[in-house]
Amino acid sequence: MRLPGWYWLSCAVLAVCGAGRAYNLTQGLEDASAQAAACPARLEGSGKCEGSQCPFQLTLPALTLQLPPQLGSMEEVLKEVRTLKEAVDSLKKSCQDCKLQADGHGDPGGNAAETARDSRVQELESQVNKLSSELKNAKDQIQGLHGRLETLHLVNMNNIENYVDDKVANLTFVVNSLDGKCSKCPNQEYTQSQPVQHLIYKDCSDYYAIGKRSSGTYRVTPDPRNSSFEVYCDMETMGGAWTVLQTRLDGSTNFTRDWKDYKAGFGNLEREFWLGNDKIHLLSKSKEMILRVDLEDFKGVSLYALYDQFYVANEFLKYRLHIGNYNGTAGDALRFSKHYNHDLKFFTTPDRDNDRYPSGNCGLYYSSGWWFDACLSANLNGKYYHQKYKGIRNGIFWGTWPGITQTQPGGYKSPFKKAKMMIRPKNFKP
Ligand SMILES: [Ca+2]
Repeated sequence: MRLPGWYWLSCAVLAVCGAGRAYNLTQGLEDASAQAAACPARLEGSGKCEGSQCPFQLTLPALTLQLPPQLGSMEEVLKEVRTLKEAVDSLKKSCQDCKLQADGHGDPGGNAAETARDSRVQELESQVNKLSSELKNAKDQIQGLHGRLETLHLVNMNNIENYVDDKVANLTFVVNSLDGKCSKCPNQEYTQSQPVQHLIYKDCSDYYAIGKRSSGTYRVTPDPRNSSFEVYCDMETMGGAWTVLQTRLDGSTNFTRDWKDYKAGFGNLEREFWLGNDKIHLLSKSKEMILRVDLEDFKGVSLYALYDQFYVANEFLKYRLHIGNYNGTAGDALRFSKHYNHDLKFFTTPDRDNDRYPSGNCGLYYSSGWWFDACLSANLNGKYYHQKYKGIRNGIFWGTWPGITQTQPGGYKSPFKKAKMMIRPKNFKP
């Protein structure tokens, strides 16, 4: 390594003046004085000191050294190095702080908050899962209850109704048999031969049973839990005791009606009427009934149809029709064929489509309320025509009537003059 020029210079000056020897001189004043004459630097003892321990004093003349200019920049370089060192130290410290933070020891808040958030999310997820599970359980329970409710409604309600009906019938019998037998009522005559008095007349056959033989309106109570109502009793046709459900004879009553009217009934019991689906349901439920349909055309031909069973369900089941086997002279138009069968069909009105015709409402098309299939082979609630009519066959219709489907000149259709529907208990004996 090559040393700079100013280094050699400084050594030479010290050698000339003998300064390098100053710390080694212990010989005496004489040697020091001799040297002082040749060199401007003087070494001498301190005047106020005694003994051998007195220090020497070295006096040097003013000295000026010429140093190379690069030495001046050394200070700046050193200063710069110090600054850089401070910057490095500062960065190093910052880095250590960063590391501490990253390790989770420097700032406990950061990681703790994150951990809390994760925990909260997990808790919410757990709650959602729990609620979902509970919801599923509730749904299963509701479905189970719904099934049980349906079973209760469809099976047990019928049993309960039959049970109540039986009890009411028994009570009625007991009350009737006790009637007039009260020993604490001296004013009443004890007459064992007195005929049994019905407290409840369920239908026209009960009036027939107590000797009523004239046709007309009577009040019946087919179900004691429901209010009583008036019916027309036919006490003459085929032994009598018939409760009439419907009559057509002169077109005085409009049969193009909505669901509400067919439910409640309409018309005049002495003339033309529909008794009402709720009443028909109660009557057909109170006893096992048979149905008779009487028809008469404008040529004076009268025919009938008998069905050995008749039942109409309640409104909940859309007044579904149930008919038994046919017998009679007018033909089995209610069960005409596989494709035209009114048995087991729901009731349809122009405003309530329960038929089996997918593209429209048979009740609307044929202007009536009836147990339409898709659509009909019989319709006793059709329009009343006083003479032959054209167009849609929306008049009173019985599809098995002799010659009714034969094509007539001009496409005319034959109307009916009279129609009647009535029921009687199956076990009735005139
Ligand atoms: Ca329809």
